[in-house]
Amino acid sequence: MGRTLVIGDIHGALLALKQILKKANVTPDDTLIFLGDYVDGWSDSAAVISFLIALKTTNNCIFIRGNHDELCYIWLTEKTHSPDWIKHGGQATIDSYAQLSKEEINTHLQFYKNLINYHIDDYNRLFLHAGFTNLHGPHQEYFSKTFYWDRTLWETALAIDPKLKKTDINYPKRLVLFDEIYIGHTPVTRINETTPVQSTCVWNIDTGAAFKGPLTILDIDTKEWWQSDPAYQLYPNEIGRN
Ligand SMILES: [Mn+2]
Repeated sequence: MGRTLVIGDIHGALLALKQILKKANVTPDDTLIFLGDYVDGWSDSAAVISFLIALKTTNNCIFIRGNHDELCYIWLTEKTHSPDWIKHGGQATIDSYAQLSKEEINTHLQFYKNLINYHIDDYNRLFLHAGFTNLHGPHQEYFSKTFYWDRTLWETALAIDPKLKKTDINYPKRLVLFDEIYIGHTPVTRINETTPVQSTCVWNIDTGAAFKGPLTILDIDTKEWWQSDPAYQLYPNEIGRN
């Protein structure tokens, strides 16, 4: 039986991704769940997508949509982007796509289109990039952008009083629906951590590879994890997202 491994926000750091797959000894028996934000940051942004497309031929992969993946898709299809996107890693993505053929770009468009907003497994574990706000769960979410932009789920999980019980009437409803919730999106480096952070049922796997942190892969059953070198050390001549 293979394992199920979850991978945090890659942001163009293909070298970091290759490192963690090796460190975790990933074999074709393993299922890989990617939490999104494949691009924007380091120079291998387009190369990460090509790598993931190839990886799907050897492994059962679940690819979740991140906000940066949507921004990139909009740029690729509509040729429009905001100045903010350029500042937040978009330039590295634009540069990386200059090296791709039209055919390759078409395969990428298919990849972006097929990304899913969230995944729930057979053990009532939820996987998504950022969060949801509807108290009845993600299937009732009104704005799909919430799945990859929200930060309130994580802030709520972090702010919970440890004395509060799940059965208390003021316990946040969103945090009793699932046994575990795996997210990325808000780097744990913001709270001065560089390893996965668990608060209540929420596990944040974004260890800040876009900035000064490493990339992380975590076995969801054993909770064992492996990390790359800090991604900025793998791309020493780049500024990344700072
Ligand atoms: Mn994100």
